[in-house]
Amino acid sequence: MMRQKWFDEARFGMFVHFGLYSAAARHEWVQNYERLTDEDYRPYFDHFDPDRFDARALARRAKDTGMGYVVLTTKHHEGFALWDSALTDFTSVTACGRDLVREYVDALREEGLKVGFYHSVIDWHHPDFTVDWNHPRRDDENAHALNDGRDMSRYREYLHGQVRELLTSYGDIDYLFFDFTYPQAKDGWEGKGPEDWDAEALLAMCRELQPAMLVNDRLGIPADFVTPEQYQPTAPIIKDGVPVVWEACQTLNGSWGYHRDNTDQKSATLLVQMLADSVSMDGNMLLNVGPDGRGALAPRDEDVLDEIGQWMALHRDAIVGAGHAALTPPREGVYTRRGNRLYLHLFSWPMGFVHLPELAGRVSFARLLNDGSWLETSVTDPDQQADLMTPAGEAEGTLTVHLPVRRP
Ligand code: FUL
Repeated sequence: MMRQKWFDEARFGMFVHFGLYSAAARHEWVQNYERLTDEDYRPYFDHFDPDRFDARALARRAKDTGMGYVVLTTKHHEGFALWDSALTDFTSVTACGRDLVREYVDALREEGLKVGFYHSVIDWHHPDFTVDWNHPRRDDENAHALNDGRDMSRYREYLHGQVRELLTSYGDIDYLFFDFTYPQAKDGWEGKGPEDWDAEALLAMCRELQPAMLVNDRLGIPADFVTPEQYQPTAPIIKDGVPVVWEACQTLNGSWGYHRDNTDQKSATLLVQMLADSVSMDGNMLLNVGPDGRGALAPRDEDVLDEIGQWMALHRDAIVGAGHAALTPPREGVYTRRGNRLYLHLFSWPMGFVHLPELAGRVSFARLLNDGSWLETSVTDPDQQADLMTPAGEAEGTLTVHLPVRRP
């Protein structure tokens, strides 16, 4: 089954990290980083009030940014469920009377976007989840003793039950991002491996309930796509001669959950370059936003998304439905390709001309994508290159494209 066809086509998606940590406003791992007890964390639940969480606005925002799908944290490591789970009271419905997953799914469908879920297999809230190297209680005196009476098989049942709820209550789901399985032993703790989640059975259940849904590889067993986090691969990923479907997930500012005081934003220019870079290597980019404690996007995030959206409105054809071109790009940028169109994304500008190796005689015309203006091209006899003032191709077969020195 070609599960990933729409995914390859879309290339660009929105990640949404939202939970109780959004109100803490200092990273989604705050409970862990600050070793908060359940009691310390409880106020974020008791006063959870996402009055500005507007799934329709979020869906429209994703669409206006040129994204084809959205991925929401149904449950992050803190264990708080954003839907009406029958298996726990630790839900958005108990906290504020709203099934946020329902609102989200409905809004995405209305905007014609693909529906993605993120679901954490880690759960610091569940009483049977073992205390381990990343658990907020790991520094307690006798931390190991806290595991007396905990039974991972009960947690496993709960995890599978919650995933079943998500995959049976909201119609067709297009994408599932599990997060995450780590090595079995770490820092003196017996760790969690794929068998702790019964990853095989979990994946089999996904296949049974949602046969067309894409699943990522973070259950620790191979599935449909891999998820480089906060880094860009350097080439298309090939394993045993077969291309691997991949998606780089990236933050706007270093934190996934809303972080009020972290204002170190990536620029729209950089993010667009990262997107083009991903597509040039046959990958996707999942760009994260962390709505604040009231559920709204920070103005600084909206500004960046606006700018990316403006770029996408003009350059969509170079991203959506595009992929790798087996050609050597000039050192100033990357290529993407869509059918018989080759797109050159120049990362440095202005310059009077750019040399494109291997392209002489293979290009019928060149133009700027943003305004359709035609560009002059030339192939200069390599023998004439002694004249250093001539904007000549560097070698035979090189096409020279003449560029306006000022950005139009
Ligand atoms: C990681 C998580 O631990 C982060 O909090 C975040 O959700 C990222 C996408 O995946 O593994």
